[in-house]
Amino acid sequence: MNLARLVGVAALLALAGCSQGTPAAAPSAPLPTTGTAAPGAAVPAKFAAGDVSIALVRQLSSGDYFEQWLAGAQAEAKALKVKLEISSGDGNNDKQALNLEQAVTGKVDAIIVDHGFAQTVQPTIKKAVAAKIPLVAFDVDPGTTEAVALTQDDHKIAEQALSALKADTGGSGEVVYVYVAGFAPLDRRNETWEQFKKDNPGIKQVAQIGVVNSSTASAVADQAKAALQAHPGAKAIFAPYDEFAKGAALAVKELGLAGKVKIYGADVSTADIGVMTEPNSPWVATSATDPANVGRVAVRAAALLVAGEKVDSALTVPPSLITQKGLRDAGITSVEQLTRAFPGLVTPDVARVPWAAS
Ligand code: SR1
Repeated sequence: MNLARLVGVAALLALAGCSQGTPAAAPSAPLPTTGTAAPGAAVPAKFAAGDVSIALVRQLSSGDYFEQWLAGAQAEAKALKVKLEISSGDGNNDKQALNLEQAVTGKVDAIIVDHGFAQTVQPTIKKAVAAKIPLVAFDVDPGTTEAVALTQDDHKIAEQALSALKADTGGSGEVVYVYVAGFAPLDRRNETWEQFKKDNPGIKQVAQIGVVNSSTASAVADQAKAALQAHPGAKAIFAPYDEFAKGAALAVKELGLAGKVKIYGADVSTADIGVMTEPNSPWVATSATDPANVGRVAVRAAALLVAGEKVDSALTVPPSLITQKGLRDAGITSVEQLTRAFPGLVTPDVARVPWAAS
């Protein structure tokens, strides 16, 4: 596909894209949140010498979203000549807390905390702040404005997916909801879902399912099958995390309910695009950022703090609504094609590093 067609596709997806023939929401505009130095500024000596270490302390690392996010963070670290020291709790909050303690006592220049439960990471984040270690918290409330909180505008993610659900259902019908409490992005998306139900009394949540572990999609598939069998009238599943949506899609397919039950999700990956665009796929819309771009933003924000640059205490990466119809019409099969078609998914102005090439 040539670039002109892809740019045309962006307009199609943003302005005329639809899940079932209804206009999709346009992507939100990113806000510039840059360092203070002028463009083309000299590379700080510590960076030029390759002498900057940033600890990346993750709660989760399996699944498309987290793999793409890490690839973006690593690419940005390489570009900025930063050593990224990566640890993962593998879903174990105590292990993540221990990794964070070790990062604080180690000799790193900054820390990025990627997900986590507030109660397990906030006490150690406080220690990092007291020790004057710059800290960026992605998708977890750091509990202090002295750390930078990075999010993806989760309310908007839920709003965009639910706007597609409402358009397709006419605002009424039985819905299965996938949610696990305690993960900050899911909790924020849940706030929007709760409000959506109040605003749309015709929407009836008939079941709530959800699990987050190292095989989330298959666990959710089993739960979704049981929920759909118990509620044969359900016509939609709101599954605002791609592992949830993939599991829900598997359940709908295995029960032979494609065409009857549609899925409204969050996040995107090349594998997700494959699931969304396969024949008879029930996954008709997803609201997403480019996870690799978000990983890049996290590293840029931490690098700016190391360089003594000012960074807003809250950074937000806006999502875009991506529909099955838009993907199929444009023949998009990968995230790489998607980001070319949807330039708003890349946000160079969020935590722009003035000494970097772009
Ligand atoms: C278990 S939390 C999963 C979410 O984290 C990121 O915010 C992704 O968007 C994903 O949906």
